[in-house]
Amino acid sequence: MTDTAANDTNEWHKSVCILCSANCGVELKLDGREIVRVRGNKAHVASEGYTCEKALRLNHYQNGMRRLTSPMRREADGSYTEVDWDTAITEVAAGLQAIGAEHGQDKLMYYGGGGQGNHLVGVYGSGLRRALGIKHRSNALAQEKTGEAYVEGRLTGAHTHGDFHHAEVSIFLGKNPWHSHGFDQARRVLKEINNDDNRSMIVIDPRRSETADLADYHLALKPGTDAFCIAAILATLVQEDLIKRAWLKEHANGTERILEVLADIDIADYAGRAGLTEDDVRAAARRIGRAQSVSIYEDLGIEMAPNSTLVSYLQRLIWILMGSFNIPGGTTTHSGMAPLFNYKATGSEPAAPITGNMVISGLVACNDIPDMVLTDHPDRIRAMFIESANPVHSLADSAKFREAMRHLEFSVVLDVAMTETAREASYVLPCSSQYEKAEATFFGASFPDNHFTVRAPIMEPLEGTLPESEIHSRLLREMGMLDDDLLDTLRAAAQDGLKAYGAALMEAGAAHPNLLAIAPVILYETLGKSLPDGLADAAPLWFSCQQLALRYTSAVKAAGFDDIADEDLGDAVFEAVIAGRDGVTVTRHTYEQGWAMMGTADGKVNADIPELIDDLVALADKPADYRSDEFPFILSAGERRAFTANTIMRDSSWRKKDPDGALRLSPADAAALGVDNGDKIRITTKGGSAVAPVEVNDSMQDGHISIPNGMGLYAEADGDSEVVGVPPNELTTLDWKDAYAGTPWHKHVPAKLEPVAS
Ligand SMILES: Nc1nc2c(c(=O)[nH]1)N[C@H]1C(S)=C(S)[C@@H](COP(=O)(O)OP(=O)(O)OC[C@H]3O[C@@H](n4cnc5c(=O)[nH]c(N)nc54)[C@H](O)[C@@H]3O)O[C@H]1N2
Ligand SMILES: Nc1nc2c(c(=O)[nH]1)N[C@H]1C(S)=C(S)[C@@H](COP(=O)(O)OP(=O)(O)OC[C@H]3O[C@@H](n4cnc5c(=O)[nH]c(N)nc54)[C@H](O)[C@@H]3O)O[C@H]1N2
Ligand code: SF4
Ligand SMILES: [Mo]
Repeated sequence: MTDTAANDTNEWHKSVCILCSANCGVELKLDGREIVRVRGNKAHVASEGYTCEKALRLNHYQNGMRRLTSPMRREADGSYTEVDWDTAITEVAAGLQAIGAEHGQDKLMYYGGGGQGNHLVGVYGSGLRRALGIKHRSNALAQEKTGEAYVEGRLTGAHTHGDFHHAEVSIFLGKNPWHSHGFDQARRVLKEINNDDNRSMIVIDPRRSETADLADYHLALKPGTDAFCIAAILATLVQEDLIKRAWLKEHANGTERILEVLADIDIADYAGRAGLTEDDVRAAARRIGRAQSVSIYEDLGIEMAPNSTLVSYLQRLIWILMGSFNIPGGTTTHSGMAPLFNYKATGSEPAAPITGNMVISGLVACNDIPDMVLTDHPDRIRAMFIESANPVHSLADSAKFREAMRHLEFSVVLDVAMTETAREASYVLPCSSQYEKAEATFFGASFPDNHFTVRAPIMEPLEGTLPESEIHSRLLREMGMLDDDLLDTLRAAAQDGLKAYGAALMEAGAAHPNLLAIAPVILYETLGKSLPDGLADAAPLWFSCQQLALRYTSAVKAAGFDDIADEDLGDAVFEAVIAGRDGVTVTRHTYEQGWAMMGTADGKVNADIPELIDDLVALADKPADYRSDEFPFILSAGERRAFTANTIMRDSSWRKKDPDGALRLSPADAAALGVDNGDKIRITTKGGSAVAPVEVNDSMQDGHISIPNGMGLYAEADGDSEVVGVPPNELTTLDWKDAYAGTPWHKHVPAKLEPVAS
């Protein structure tokens, strides 16, 4: 059991690593507020003791950066002054309300709501959005995963995930799980596949990544040519008749046109355009064709590159045509405590104002945000509420986003540090860190078992900071939205147990219909006060647990809750996740139930997405190379490496390798430019210019260069300290993006290189 008071060196405190979405269970030893030792938690239900090297450096998150310890207000001269919490809350509430009152709530935008380790912040954020009637929102998903969501909304109406722990053939498409993970115990799994003669790994990546090194088939295509490569693989499957026609008849609709188009594709031509040989493509396709199960992980290498939404569609056709869906080792739907996307309306949501571009699952495309701010249009966004995100650094064209921040009439950032984004905001509110409050993420995507981990604080909040739960509560109180009598009634009910609490909450909801809008704060203020171990912030999960139990009753029971009556199931799950520090298995499905989670009208796969099939046809006349005489290289701007973790780690000394964030290039390119390891080189793109040290790296193909993500951060609040590495989005532009989802082509930035005399 964790104990927030006893910060001695002898006790191991259970938590998770917050540096990537795997959220491995860890145990931490403290010396005062320092995290002095870290080890994997063997009892954790998903990670079973596994961690990568990054978890050992977690103290750099907790103590390495200059933390914010006071709310900050930007003054007329642009400087920031510390203000007390009461002043900050009063002025922020007034600022948000004033914009709404004067111009309408649709002039406010909410951005963020969670990172790699924290999603409860987003639950509180959704309460604030509903309370204020904020319509427009976005987050990092709208610069990577919305194209995929658009496709899934149409194909399956449900989120899907591969079973790489058991797949006969695992395909990694623009994904380097050795470094970026994305599923439990990734490195162990990759090594297991590598050691098993009956299983194969196909990696599709221009670079011989650490994952590609373990692959049976590495298709080292030219950057940005994935659509040609996947089309050629699909064409091989169809033309060599390796597909599962009987399965398709039973489980899919709308396969006629896509199969006709694939039957006509010239495999040799498309392989060639991707820089591959026909033999290599056919060999990989044949390996897929004889597999019992295929799972594919697409990630940024295709999501941030040309034809990204089309590729998201085409790659899914591989496992669809192979009938590798809702079977062991295949792709499956899955349950979860809260879905990351709402697919119901995909494709028919109202467009974003001003830009007229597509909104997917309620998310405005990140690349649209500056255009929605930097205009005289009467509908422009005038205020932003940003929490747990650093868009000035993480979105395309940092200079444009900075300008947009300054153009806003009002903005507030909730963060632990004075980030690149905070430095442009009207107000900055300092949050307690993820080890100083309760937190959880909604990332779990496993099947047939899915799990959920709530973590308790392992130390008191740093003085001057507040957890988001408390900040949101104070904001709502200031805006007059909390009724103390009601809170007292609910607090009293919570003392009588969850059953009594649930009944009282339902009664209150019926009497006060707007209560639902602010439910997260209500739960925090009432049920939260009766939770042990500093877990008050986790109270809104009560609601998620009820929904989980209602939607997936039999799967929840099968996960170890079989002797619980239906009406008590939600409470039982809540009690389990609140009590358990090792993660809890919350659902256990049968493969048949995978079909019940489909969101399509008839529960089958809808293989026909007409506009994307049109794009596939049009591919015949599309360029396979965006390099030019002016920009002869393709820059992959933001590669995941051994020591990168988005912008969660601000202090550059956490990196044991690649401390300065080198530009990687091939030996032949280095020789042609006359540069060697450690030399300085200038990278210039349409968007900007920066200097980085060189790393000659034989995993790079000629003409392809890369810089890491998450570099170029201010370590100190005043921004005077040295910035280490290149902030990648000083080099990217807003126009270079996907035609549907508007997701940026960060992995495909035409660039030129010039040696810098030292
Ligand atoms: N260490 C570490 N892990 C992380 C993170 C981190 O910052 N650091 N961030 C997390 C987050 S938010 C995410 S979204 C994931 C992202 O995880 P990944 O998508 O795996 O990460 P990247 O390194 O950005 O890109 C993956 C691969 O795409 C390849 N690539 C580049 N261009 C192309 C192309 O045109 N086609 C193909 N097929 N491949 C191409 C690159 O060579 C690279 O190997 O990582 C998560 N995990
Ligand atoms: N060029 C280029 N740009 C990219 C990428 C790329 O590959 N290339 N990758 C993109 C991807 S996939 C992603 S997901 C985004 C990620 O970019 P963002 O969504 O902006 O997220 P992070 O960098 O993870 O930053 C999270 C913020 O949360 C803060 N934080 C940490 N703990 C807490 C807390 O407890 N409470 C609060 N309120 N804040 C906290 C951190 O200080 C940080 O400012 O970057 C994207 N940007
Ligand atoms: S960085 Fe990701 S894979 Fe590595 S220990 Fe942390 S959560 Fe696990
Ligand atoms: Mo991401």
